[in-house]
Amino acid sequence: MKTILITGSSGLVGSAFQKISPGYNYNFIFSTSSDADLTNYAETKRLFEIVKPHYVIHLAACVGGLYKNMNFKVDMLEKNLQINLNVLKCAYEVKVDKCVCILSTCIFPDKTTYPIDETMLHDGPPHSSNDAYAYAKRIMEVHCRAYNEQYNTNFSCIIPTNIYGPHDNYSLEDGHVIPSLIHKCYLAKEQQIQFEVRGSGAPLRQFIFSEDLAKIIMDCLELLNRENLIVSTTEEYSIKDVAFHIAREFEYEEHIVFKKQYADGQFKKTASNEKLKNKIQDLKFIDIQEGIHRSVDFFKDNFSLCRK
Ligand code: NAP
Ligand code: GFB
Repeated sequence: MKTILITGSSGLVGSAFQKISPGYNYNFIFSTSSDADLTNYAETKRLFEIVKPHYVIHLAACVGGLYKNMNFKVDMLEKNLQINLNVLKCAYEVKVDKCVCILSTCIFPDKTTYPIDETMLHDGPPHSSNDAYAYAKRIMEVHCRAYNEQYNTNFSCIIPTNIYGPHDNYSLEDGHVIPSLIHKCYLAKEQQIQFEVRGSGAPLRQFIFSEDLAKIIMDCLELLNRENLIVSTTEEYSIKDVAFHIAREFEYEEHIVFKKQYADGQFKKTASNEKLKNKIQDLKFIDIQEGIHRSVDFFKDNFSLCRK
């Protein structure tokens, strides 16, 4: 049985891998920063030498929503460069059969044609709001190709759109839009105050439920061969749509207000999933309302323990 090392396994996507793993015939090793601080080469190398993985699914990263990306660019750049450099170097040194890294649709050029596809990654600068994170991820993509060309490794990149689900980071300041607004709506209802949504509500996003992403990555794992693959739903929702989906879970739709003084970030990053559809024909995605319902339930059931 092949061993798969999952880095970043305590997070949103890592928790989804933990949930679905019994359905797949691999020996999963779930690592977190308590097993190895991946910004430290020696700790990373020790983890890889102990685990000796056949495959690596590299999730670990310094992650956050729009406002964390705007306010902590040095952390987003340095930590992600360090983590990614160590993981790829160790994956090569212990001779893994395959490494799958995770990029993001937010790292594509801001000025672009739509839909975005895998060939467009370096065709221009990313949006200024998250350029530090974006360049760290783009360097990882260049690094994967360099290893593949020089050492004939099999390193690939999965490029998900915005991800959400249970075990997310529900922080009001650092979280992504869905978990942050779940937390905010919960507090607004409890305190009977307005449910404040930042920005105009106009920007458009594609959202993928964490367990759908994990299943898709597992289903295409054996097929991936030194390539980049966008993993996205087809539907696009405005932030306003999403705010209403969230408020509906709290029966609080009449109390939404939009605070236009806050940044909107990228207006859209519409990505194509045509290449994915050619690999996996019967793609199924959970409905956004059901996905938000599960994320709300997790937040309510784990209010004292969850990241917020
Ligand atoms: P997350 O919930 O923040 O989880 C990140 C994980 O990385 C955590 O388990 C954390 O472990 C680990 N980590 C951070 N620094 C580390 C370090 N120095 N050493 C070891 N582990 C470290 O993030 P996520 O949303 O699951 O993201 C997973 C991947 O998807 C990331 O590569 C992210 O860039 C990418 N992505 C996310 C989204 C999104 O909307 N969430 C969208 C596109 C792409 P500890 O808690 O133990 O520190
Ligand atoms: O998920 P999010 O923070 O990141 O979404 P991005 C930001 C959008 O949601 C903006 C609106 O249009 C915000 O104005 N929004 C409204 C809020 N209220 C809130 C709120 O309370 N919190 C947040 N966070 N947004 C990220 C990148 O871009 O995409 C990251 O910065 C990452 O690097 C992620 O890759 C997937 O989709 O704008």
